Order: sequence, then C-alpha cells, then structure tokens
Amino acid sequence: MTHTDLLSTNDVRDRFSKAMSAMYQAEVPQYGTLLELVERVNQETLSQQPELHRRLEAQGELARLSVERHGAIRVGTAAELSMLRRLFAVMGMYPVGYYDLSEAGVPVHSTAFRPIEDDALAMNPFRVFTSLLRLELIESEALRQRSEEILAKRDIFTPGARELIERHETQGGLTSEEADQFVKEALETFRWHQDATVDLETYHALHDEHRLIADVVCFRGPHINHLTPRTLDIDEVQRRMPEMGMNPKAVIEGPPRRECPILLRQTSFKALEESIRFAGDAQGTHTARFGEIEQRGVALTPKGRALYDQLLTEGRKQTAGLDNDAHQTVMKNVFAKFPDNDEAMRREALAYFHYHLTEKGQVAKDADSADIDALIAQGLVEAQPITYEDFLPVSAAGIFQSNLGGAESQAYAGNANRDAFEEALGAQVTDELALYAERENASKENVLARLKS
Ligand code: OOG
Ligand code: NI
Repeated sequence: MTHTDLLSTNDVRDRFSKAMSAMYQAEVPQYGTLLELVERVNQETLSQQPELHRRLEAQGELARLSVERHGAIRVGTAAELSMLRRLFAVMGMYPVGYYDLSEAGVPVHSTAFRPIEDDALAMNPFRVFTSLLRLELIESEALRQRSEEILAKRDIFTPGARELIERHETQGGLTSEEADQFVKEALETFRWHQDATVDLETYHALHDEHRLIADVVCFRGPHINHLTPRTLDIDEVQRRMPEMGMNPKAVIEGPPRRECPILLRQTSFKALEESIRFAGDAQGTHTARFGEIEQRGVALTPKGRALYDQLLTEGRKQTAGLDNDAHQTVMKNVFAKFPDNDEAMRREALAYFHYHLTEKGQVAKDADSADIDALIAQGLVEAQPITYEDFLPVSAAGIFQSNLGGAESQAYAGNANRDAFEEALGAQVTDELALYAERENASKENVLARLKS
C-alpha cells in the first residue's frame, strides 16, 4: 500500500465529528435545536459586527466556526482509557492537559484528546474531554469492589474497532473505506443504551454514593454525554434558550463578557431525565445527557492564568446563589483588574499571540530591529491572539455539577494524581501551556528571519 492511499488523520477526525454530531442530534433532538440557535446568533453577531467578521476571517477562524465542537465521555478503567488513547490517535487526537476534578467533589480526573498542530486545529478542532472514574475515592469498600467487578465484565469497543485501530498502527493510517468503517465502529462505543447492565437496586446503591459513579458503571459503554458548538455571543444564547424550550444551567461559567475574550466561557441546557430498563426488567430513569455551548478567547500565559485564577477565586466568594445577571455583574467588576485590550495583554505577557508580517512587512528588507515591539510600532508586524483550545477545571466542575443534579458535592481529600492518570492512560499528557508558548515563539522567529533576509 502506498502512502498516498491513506487518508489524513484530519479527515478521519472530520468524518467522525460529523457522524458523532448526527448521531447525537438523532439521540437528543434538543441538541439540534441548540445548534440552530447558535447558528442564528452567530450569523446575527457577524452581521452586526463587521469588524469581528473581518478579523475572524483573516485569522482563519470563520471557516472552522461551524465545525467547532467538543464532546465529553467518562470511563471506568485504565484499560478503557488506554484503548481510547489509541482510538483517538487514529483521528489525530492526543491527550493534552491534566484536570483534577476531585477538589470540586467530582471523583474523576481528566484529559482532553485533541489535535495539536496549527493546520489540524484550523481544519477541525474537535476535542473530547475524557474523564476516568477514581474508584479509589469511593468510601464504601463493598461498592468499590462491586463497581470493579461490573466494569471488568464489559468491553466498550467493537472487535471491528479494535482491528482497525491496530491496522492504523501497523499501516500508518487508514484508507478511505477503512476510515468509513472505523467511524461506524468507533461510534458504537459512544452510543446511548436504554438498558442498563445492572438491576435497579445496584443502580440506586451506586447512585447514592455519587451520581457519576452510577453513570459510568451501570451502562454498556461511555455514552457521549454532550456535544458543544462554538458561539460568538454566549450571553445571547443563554438568554434565548428558554424561548426555544431549553432549560439553561444557572450561570455562565468562566470569565465575564469582555471586549477581548479570554480563555473559555461555557453554559449548557440541563441534562434530560431519560427512561431506562434495568436488569430484571424494572423501569427507572437516568439523567446524564445535555447540550453545551462555548465561547473561546485568547490563551493565557502562566502569568495571565495566575491572574485569572486569582480573580476567579475572588469573584466566587461573592457569587454563591446569585442568578446569572448578578453573577456576571460581580465578575465584571472583579475582572476590571484584567486588562481588556489585546495590546495591553501582549505587552504585559498575559496572553499568547501569533506574529505575522503585515503587507508592509512582506515587502520590507533588512529591518533594522530585532525587537518585536519596535517592528509592530513600525507597522511591519502584527500580533493576533492565539485561541484557547483547552478546558478549565473550575468551569468543568460547574458543568458536571449542574448536570449531575445540581447540589454541590464535598471535595474529596484524594486530590490530584497525575502520575496515576498517566499510568492508566499509558502515556504522558502534553502540557497545554507549552504548546501555546511554542506556537508563539515559532511565529516570532519566523517573522524575524523573514525580515532579515
Ligand atoms: C465533562 C464536563 C466538562 C467542559 O466542557 O468543561 C466539560 C462531563 O460532564 O463529563 O465537558
Ligand atoms: Ni463540555
């Protein structure tokens, strides 16, 4: 087989994300309604803000807007997680970032499988937030054992998916026909099952320990629990959700609305109660699946992130129990300390930027400075914000909580254990901040080299 017969991993991911979206829209019709609303608000925002339209187009962000999605799944064992790592690699998705959610009372730790290279992100940035249940945090010894036994009996992958993952590994990719088959087989892992693998009593016992444990342990596979389109105006989508029959979570997570968006803002419509047939034929319900939206802004440097974390903590002390409007007002006041223009964020090294030559810079020869600030001042170089491609642990915990039935859970004393996560994964997770720093540096070196020649 020649190399050219093989499809690029970007194309496999693109096919998969579209198939996943179609499956989820068929499974959860409200998700289709959410997509419609987001599309409408995005179009309105673009026509009301021609400058934003121009900028997104110039940055190559417009084309990917409508394919922009992430999803989330939760698995129960190390074997499941490490096989998922191999499955996502077929689609050019690699584990980036470690997220500890135990501190927020959710007994999981997580990573995001996502594309890494610029061109891959630009083509289709589909990511899957993937959590591993931490059975060691479950207090009841009996329930922990019972969970382990149940999980040991299931295989969440089809034989066909396993075979095609191996073929990808030995062949260095898949042909177009193999990729279509792979997408079909891989989707089976993420499908919803209306029948649980356990009886109602076991479900209740696990559910009473933590709703999330029941969600991971009692089913045949890690059903996709939400998908997430990208919006240009999350406040407007949140406001209009009820008009379209959706019940939004109480508040938008993350930073407040700004002129220059930072990191990530998220909200969701709340998980639906769905009927389930339990072993022994008892009927019951389970609440797991929802729809989410995200609005992405610039990636922050460690310094910017420290300021974000500090202000978030400060804000959260004042927002308990507030409705979204009051919550956002508090956050806006607290975040007044975070400079709200690109140039200030760049000068103060709070955020990452991609440098490129302006039209004037492209024809300039032998620029007499190697100082990027001077070159910007001379109009030879321009800096564009680099979009944040990752997640936020406090926001993720908020999303989990509101879709697990609301009530805040107590923090687990267990806390972060990145080593254990990586051992289960069978690989190290890539540090997300290092990726942004590399992209910024490479762009800087590139413009300096081109101006010298
Ligand atoms: C994942 C919640 C986190 C996000 O966007 O922060 C998440 C889950 O509920 O499994 O998806
Ligand atoms: Ni999400």
